[in-house]
Amino acid sequence: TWIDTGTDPSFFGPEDANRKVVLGTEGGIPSLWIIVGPPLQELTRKLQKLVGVTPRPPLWSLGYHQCRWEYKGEKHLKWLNDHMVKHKTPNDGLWLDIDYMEGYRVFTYDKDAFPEGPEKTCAKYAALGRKVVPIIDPGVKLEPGNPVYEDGLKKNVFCLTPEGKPYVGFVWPGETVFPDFSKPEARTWWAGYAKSFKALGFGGAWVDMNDPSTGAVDPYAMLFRDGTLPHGAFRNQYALGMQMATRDGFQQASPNERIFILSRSGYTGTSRFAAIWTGDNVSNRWYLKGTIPTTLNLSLSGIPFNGPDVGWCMNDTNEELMIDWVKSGFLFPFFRNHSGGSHRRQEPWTFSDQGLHIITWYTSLRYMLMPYLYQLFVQQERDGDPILRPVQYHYAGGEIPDDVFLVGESILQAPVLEESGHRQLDLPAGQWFDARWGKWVSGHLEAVCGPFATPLYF
Ligand code: NBV
Repeated sequence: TWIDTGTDPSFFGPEDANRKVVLGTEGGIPSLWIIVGPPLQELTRKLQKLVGVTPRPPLWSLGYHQCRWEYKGEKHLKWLNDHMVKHKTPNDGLWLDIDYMEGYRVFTYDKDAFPEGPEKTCAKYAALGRKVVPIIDPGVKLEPGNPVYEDGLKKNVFCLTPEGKPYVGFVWPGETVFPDFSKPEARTWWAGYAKSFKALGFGGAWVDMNDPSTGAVDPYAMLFRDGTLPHGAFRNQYALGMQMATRDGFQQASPNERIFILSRSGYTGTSRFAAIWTGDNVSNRWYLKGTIPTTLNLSLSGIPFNGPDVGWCMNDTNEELMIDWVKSGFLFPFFRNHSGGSHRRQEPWTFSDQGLHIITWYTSLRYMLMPYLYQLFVQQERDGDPILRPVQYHYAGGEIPDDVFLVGESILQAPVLEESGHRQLDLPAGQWFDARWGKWVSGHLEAVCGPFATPLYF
């Protein structure tokens, strides 16, 4: 689907610029809903109620999460837990990336990496307050003898090519076929595997590559509904179908639990099934700055539970950057430290003592503010207000830069994003309580910040 709001000269004469919107799709007719406001609050609430609010998540999903494209089983989990205990790092989630699988086959685990089996391992860390969250990719290894592949073939649940054969992509396990999540029976089939997988003791699921990523193979040959729908007709909803099916399976395995699914891609309605993290970012200041408008835009667009990887990804981070990243993102709805295995380690204790202290201090502050954060999720579920809000959401007027934001109505953050460690700020009208110095302030501030204190106002 694409929308042009006045930029393409072939659609717009000079007199039409900014007066017309052109909407199109590659397949099918788009549904168009017009939501009227103002104010911004009302627009956001109406949109959120229309697409569906995010059900109250499990409390642990709001905690600090530790991830790295390297962790694969008991050895890493123990290493993480030992350091977290030693350094008093608050943490609720330990995440396993693709290496925990057996040859990257979905719904398997590497037996050597789990000598006691995942049930025992997950139960052990759950008892210590940490959930183990595995990644789940949609691609199924094409391999005779692979039960998931053979079963899926038999049940006709995979995407087909124009020739009516299973569409074959090339991803982590090599040749891969893809469940057709547009088919209800394929979602039910996937949910069955997700249910058994959850029963191994995992806390939540991290669904990746659901854009869908098919490798260097023409995606347009991937058709849906037994070859009757072109690729464009369902591509954008692929992740949504995967979220629905995975959540369904996890819920079946644990009917009384609040389920948590994290997804890379999403669609209208994702809010009801999964949180979104904003994919592979780069460890530099340009990406750091981008996290705030990205998170705010998602928050206003029906995805209230979202956040970036902190510190990652396609680069080595450094201590100053990591600290600024933590200080700006520690109150984002989703807060996970993730890095690529070939890059500099990013666990809090891999920095200097001072770095570790600052990161732990802000992570602990998140935990202190947890009742407030959780209450925002409750309010979101009831009224449709997002967690992170632009300042304009509550304070009209004035030019407000997009690197200042509100967490709910009562916390305003103006993080330092430049290496210089300096910034100025014009506070919205009224008196604000500077959480750093315990002083009431108003108007224009020359907020000069040292490494220990991010500008935070109540
Ligand atoms: O599973 C490996 C990575 C994962 O660490 C990352 O968070 C995802 O966004 N995954 C993408 C696939 C590899 C992409 C190069």
